[in-house]
Amino acid sequence: MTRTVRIIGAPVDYGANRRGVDMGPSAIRYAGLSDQLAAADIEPADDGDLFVPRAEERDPDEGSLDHDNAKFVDEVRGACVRLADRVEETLAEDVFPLVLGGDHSISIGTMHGASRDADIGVIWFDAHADLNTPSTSPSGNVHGMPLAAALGYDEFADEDWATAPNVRESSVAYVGLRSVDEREREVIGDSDITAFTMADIDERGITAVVEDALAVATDDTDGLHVSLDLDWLDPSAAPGVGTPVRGGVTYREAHSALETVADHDARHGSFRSMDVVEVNPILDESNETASVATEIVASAFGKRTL
Ligand code: B3U
Ligand code: MN
Ligand code: MN
Repeated sequence: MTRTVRIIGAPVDYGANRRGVDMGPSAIRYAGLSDQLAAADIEPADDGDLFVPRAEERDPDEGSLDHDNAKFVDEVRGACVRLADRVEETLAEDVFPLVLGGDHSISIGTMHGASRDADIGVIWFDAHADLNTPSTSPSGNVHGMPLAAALGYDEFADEDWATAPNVRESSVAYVGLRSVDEREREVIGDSDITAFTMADIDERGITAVVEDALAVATDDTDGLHVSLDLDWLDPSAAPGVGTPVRGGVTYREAHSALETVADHDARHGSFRSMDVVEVNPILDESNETASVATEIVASAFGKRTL
């Protein structure tokens, strides 16, 4: 299927505990994103990067949230509001927004923009649940909070910029969890979110799990948002991330998963927005993680060997 894709860089590292992830958009472009997309029959338009002030110019602890355990939260808000507007405009032009992070806090903006005019389902490919709030976070890093923000949990309930207009718990599916904080585990158990851990993938295989996740995220929704955190992969395949966790999906499983998304889209036209986050070139080996990211994205857009 031919479609127009707009690449939107979001060089944000406010939400991460390791500096360097702000260079993700450049690294992913240098790794050949355009060529990979061309191989999937897509000619992307590159929108460049959003304006994001340097973290060095700001004070991490000066935030306007009703809680002080959310570093750089005002800066995250500024970037996410700009990103959400751009994502909304892109979708209004019938163009697919492909957002390059940056750390995972930017997904707050992507989901906000993508759900202003549509009920969206979300598949969260990640080692982590990203369901902390300022009151539960062990780190104060907002990249561990984007799903909680989108769902309007705790302090985020009063934050219109954070709570996504149309994302329901029952349309959210995790794939590949393996590092979940105690409080996140309880919240998931009490929620309508569907969670597939690495154990589910070991037991049932990646394709069956992703098909189930797709069923959850596309049941009674207008479209699918895919959030791809590179730490979802095993660190042997994607070493350049700030919080690597052993025991992730293999390179092959990652491709299969995103090919399954593309197959579903070919049948149902479901796939509507995507973000690719947490690539950290400083921690990477010869831009390998960025390169893997471009290849997986191409699979999501239908690239095949034959
Ligand atoms: N759950 C922890 C760790 C973490 C979440 N996301 C990443 N790391 N990348 C936290 O800080 O919320
Ligand atoms: Mn994440
Ligand atoms: Mn993660």
